[in-house]
Amino acid sequence: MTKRALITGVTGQDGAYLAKFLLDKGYTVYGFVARRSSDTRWRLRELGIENDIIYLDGDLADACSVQRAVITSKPDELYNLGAQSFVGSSWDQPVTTGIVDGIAVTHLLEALRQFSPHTRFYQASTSEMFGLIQAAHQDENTPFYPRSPYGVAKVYGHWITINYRESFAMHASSGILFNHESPLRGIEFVTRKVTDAVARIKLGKQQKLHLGNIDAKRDWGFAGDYVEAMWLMLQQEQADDYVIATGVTTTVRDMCKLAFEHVGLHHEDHVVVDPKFFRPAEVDILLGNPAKAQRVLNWQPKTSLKELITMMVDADLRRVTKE
Ligand code: NAP
Ligand code: G4F
Repeated sequence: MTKRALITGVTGQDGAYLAKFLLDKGYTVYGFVARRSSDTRWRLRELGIENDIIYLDGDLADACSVQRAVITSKPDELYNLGAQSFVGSSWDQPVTTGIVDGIAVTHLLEALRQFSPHTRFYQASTSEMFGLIQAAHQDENTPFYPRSPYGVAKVYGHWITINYRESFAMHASSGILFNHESPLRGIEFVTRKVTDAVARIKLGKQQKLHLGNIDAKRDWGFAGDYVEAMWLMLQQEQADDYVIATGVTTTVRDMCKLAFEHVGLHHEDHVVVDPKFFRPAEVDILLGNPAKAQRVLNWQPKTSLKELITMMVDADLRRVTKE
């Protein structure tokens, strides 16, 4: 029998890669999408799957629409990837972020509890929950210390997922994913902001790149590798929580260096540090320990940061050339 998956956030970076991954496995894929006044399906088009998904209209903040989506799709697996996912905006929209990224996880879990208790549930938790890190390498046992309204909301989503698993024996897992990027990354995130700017500078369309804290360090992987880990979590007999990371951390500065070097330029000639992009509270460093995922899921990252940044710069060179 064909398996059915419901993905919230299907129009986002991870949603698009996960939908492609599941379609390739023969799943019927339902996508829960919030109405927007302009087109949000460009990623699904880039992957050639826009017409292969069954779209269900709704909003995570609207419990009725969440229930309807669950009842209509009767999913074997529900992946909750929908979120206000940009940390910077979470200080501008703290309440919306709290509702969509935190409380709304309960909308989904309640809908499953009442209407589809056998559905396996994936929650998109995040390394932002570690925030002011309490251990040099963060793993599933490292205490959380979130540093943004986004991180705080995600801690709620994480714990309510565990709570429903323990209270109602639901198959509910959280993936604590460290930063993952791709050519489909939103332009507001630092890697894509850099690779887009590098393409524009190389093609003579821009001179300078204004960034915030370039001393921040992140454990960056490729989104295409990470969606496989989400799926693997839901194939396990027991639901559980897993850190998904590369185990390598790099400064924003060195990530820029890689991107500029790929097109034969020097980042020092173009990068301007601009206080406008500093955050009210920063997560200085993230470095994940994915040993449990390697051991239990047999998952490991396949793409190095250099390969990832090269892939992103090349995609942006193609896009900017076409403009
Ligand atoms: P993304 O590209 O920003 O995608 C977010 C998705 O959520 C979009 O499809 C967006 O739709 C949808 N969405 C936003 N508000 C919604 C609402 N109220 N109702 C329904 N859908 C809504 O994010 P991503 O990078 O793919 O990340 C996927 C998930 O993983 C997110 O939960 C994120 O917080 C989490 N995460 C990401 C990373 C990472 O490094 N990428 C790491 C850890 C965890 P519109 O485009 O129409 O707004
Ligand atoms: O690319 P970023 O905006 O990603 P951030 O804040 O780490 O969040 C991403 O990863 C999380 C997982 O840890 C996800 F949960 C979350 O949804 C999102 O996908 O910023 C990375 C770092 C930060 O330290 C930021 O201060 O880059 C620094 N940075 C320096 N200049 C900049 C800039 N970030 C952005 N977006 N823009 C800049 O100009």
